Amino acid sequence: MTVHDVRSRHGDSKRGDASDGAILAEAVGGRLSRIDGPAKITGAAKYAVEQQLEGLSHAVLVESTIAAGKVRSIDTAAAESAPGVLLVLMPDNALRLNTATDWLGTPPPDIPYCPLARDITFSGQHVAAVVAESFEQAVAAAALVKVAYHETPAIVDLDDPKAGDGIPIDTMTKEWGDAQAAFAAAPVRICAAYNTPREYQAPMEPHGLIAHWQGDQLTVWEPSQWLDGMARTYAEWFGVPFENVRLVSPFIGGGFGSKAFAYGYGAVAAMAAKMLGRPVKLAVTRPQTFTAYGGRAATRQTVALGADAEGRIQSIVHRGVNETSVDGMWVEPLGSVTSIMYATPNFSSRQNVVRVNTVVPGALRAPGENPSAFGVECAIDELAYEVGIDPLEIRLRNYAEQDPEANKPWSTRRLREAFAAGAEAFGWSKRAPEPRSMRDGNQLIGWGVAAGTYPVRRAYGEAMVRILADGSVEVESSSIDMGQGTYTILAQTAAEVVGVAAEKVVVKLGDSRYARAGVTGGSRLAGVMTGAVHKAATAALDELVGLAISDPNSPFHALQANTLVVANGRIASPRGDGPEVSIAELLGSVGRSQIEAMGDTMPANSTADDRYKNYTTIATALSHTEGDYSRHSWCAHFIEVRVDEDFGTVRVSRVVSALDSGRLYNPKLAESQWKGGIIMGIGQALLEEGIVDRRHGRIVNNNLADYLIATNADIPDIEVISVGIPDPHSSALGGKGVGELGIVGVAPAIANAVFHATGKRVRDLPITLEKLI
Ligand code: MCN
Ligand code: MOS
Repeated sequence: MTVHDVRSRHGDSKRGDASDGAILAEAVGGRLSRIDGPAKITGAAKYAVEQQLEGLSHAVLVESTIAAGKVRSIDTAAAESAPGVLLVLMPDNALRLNTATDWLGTPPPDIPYCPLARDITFSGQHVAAVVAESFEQAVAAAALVKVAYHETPAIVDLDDPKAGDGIPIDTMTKEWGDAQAAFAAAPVRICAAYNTPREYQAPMEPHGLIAHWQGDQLTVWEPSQWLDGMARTYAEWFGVPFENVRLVSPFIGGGFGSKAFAYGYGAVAAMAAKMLGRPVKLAVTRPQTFTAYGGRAATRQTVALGADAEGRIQSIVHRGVNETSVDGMWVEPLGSVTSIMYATPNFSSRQNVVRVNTVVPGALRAPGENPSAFGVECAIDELAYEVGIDPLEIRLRNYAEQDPEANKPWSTRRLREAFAAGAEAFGWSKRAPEPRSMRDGNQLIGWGVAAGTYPVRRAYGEAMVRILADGSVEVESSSIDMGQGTYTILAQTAAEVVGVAAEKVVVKLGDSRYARAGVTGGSRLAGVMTGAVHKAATAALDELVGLAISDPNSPFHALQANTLVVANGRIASPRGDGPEVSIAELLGSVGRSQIEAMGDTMPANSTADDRYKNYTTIATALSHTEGDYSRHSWCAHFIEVRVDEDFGTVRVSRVVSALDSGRLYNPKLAESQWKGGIIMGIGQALLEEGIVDRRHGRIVNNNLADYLIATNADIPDIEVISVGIPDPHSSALGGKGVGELGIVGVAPAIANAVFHATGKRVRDLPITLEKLI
């Protein structure tokens, strides 16, 4: 097995669990274990910066130590004469690059791009870089670079008095009815403010790359959620054709939204490689993962709910703010769940962004939906107590039978079923309604519920499927697997369609020379790529069966059989009365070394230009409300917390979640994805927070010792229940998104459980002990 080749192995894993029922682990819907698992566990999987290249040199970044101001001078004399130093890069000697198109496909301004800053807008910005023969030499020399600044006052964060109200984002405004008047007239009203802090993706594999020029051809080994998009960015920066850039990313140690784009340090490494005529490695350090790209923006929301005495919502008034950087724009859509979760005749949501001195924030698992759900799902809990009805009952009473914003029916919405299944498995009916009414010794017990949702994003993907002479099947795509299970579900799809065992399928991903794919973001890849592979594999099988029938050398030719069955790698007539041969034997007898077919999910009349746009931007992706339906995944989380009465420490002791992601391609992997999201949600609720040093505008806990994420000890048994049914409006095979759904609604369910345990409403994440004492 070469490093790119991932196939399933013999052994128990291919059979999945005993609970498979009738579905073979190997087919779509089976519980096949991750086929890339052994390579990752044994170390056979090579990550980007582990590539060994002849003449490799090492780049280390020099970062700004101020949050706002200008670089006055950079003294590089000592660094340049340090042992092993090959190059000290600064704005003055940097190559002139072009500004690249953004991910939306916006034409870029015709101004040069420099990844090294003279104007400083945040602490940790790249100002210079040192390239040396060895990593240690580069680190030592980088410490000798002396940067002098002219410092100006920084806007530290959203709480900074200088921050102001920010810029209204009109595209986020949603209004129907008269929300203000209906709120004012409502018999029951609640209004509260909910905050989420800066949060970070913290993938196990930090970012980094190796850039290597051969003439005007650039190869980049870099973990990537979007090979084609990043290849386009590199190509545009350096003014070379798109085809000249090859991105390689077969294995990725997690991304969570942070690995979809080429960032400034990538430009630095590729520039240095070009200037030196040598491959350059730049490994982003763990602290730099807090500043080289952005995590989730800090957010503030107010949610006002007006209801009748029975808790039926009459009006929702929602206002949100998120921070963005001084020179970049990030909008975290805070009204995305608020506008669709509950039926309401009157609605108003608006959003501003505030510029602060930070790196531009980015996507972190369910950007928008995640903080949005924290607001509305806590608010409806508050309303439940205000009117004195059960928090689950109030959700059912306000159930949205169709999308209240788009005014379209749901494609499928199994949220009622999720509430029912989750409540049953959790034992919700045994809940004592009063806060502080359930305890175990000095532990206060709280039970909370919250719902979550994530839209179904539909986009484009291509796959090449080959049936090879030995009867094995090869699948190729420039899509990626960062842990979600892409390798595995694509092997299952091809195996099912062609009629071979999954272990006969080799899946090759993560190379931009393969058939193209759009971004792996917004939980879209599985639906897109199973569709593309299904199509390509069907075309390859059709050709195989066609050959069997029409080729004079085929054993089936004389029979004039017009139907043949391919199963377990063998071809036979369905009646079982004719010849039976293996795929390999058939290919041998008709003299073919392979059959290959491409499949894609693009409209039939797509042009080459459409294809380029579809895979290098998100401009052409379909809205989840396009056409007759509104498409979303749904979930309900039931969570038990135990709060130590004396110390205020919160432990999550039980989680039962019921989720609707439509048809599951692989329940074992979908469950694992949901649990991963829930675990991240527990971390978000109780632990995660980027702490800003107000004097220097710096993130102080920029490492995994101080930036706390959930560990095994923080996580109880988690039960996940699938309540989905196939949704033909969402994807070719009936699945909806899985990857981000699980995290949405976890933090509010925990906050609601903490209120039930303690009687204290914490509206400011994370819920740390000092907020409870
Ligand atoms: N799946 C399924 N049935 C479905 C849909 C999905 O069985 N109907 C399973 C498959 O195993 C599939 C996986 O769930 O590989 C995720 O599918 P999907 O929801 O389409 O999400 P993507 O493949 O587009 O993955 C991206 C998504 C996002 S946007 C983030 S953020 C995230 C996530 O996946 N980052 C992750 N899950 C992650 N998991 C890991 N281990 N690491 C990350 O960085
Ligand atoms: Mo996910 S945050 O859309 O990569």
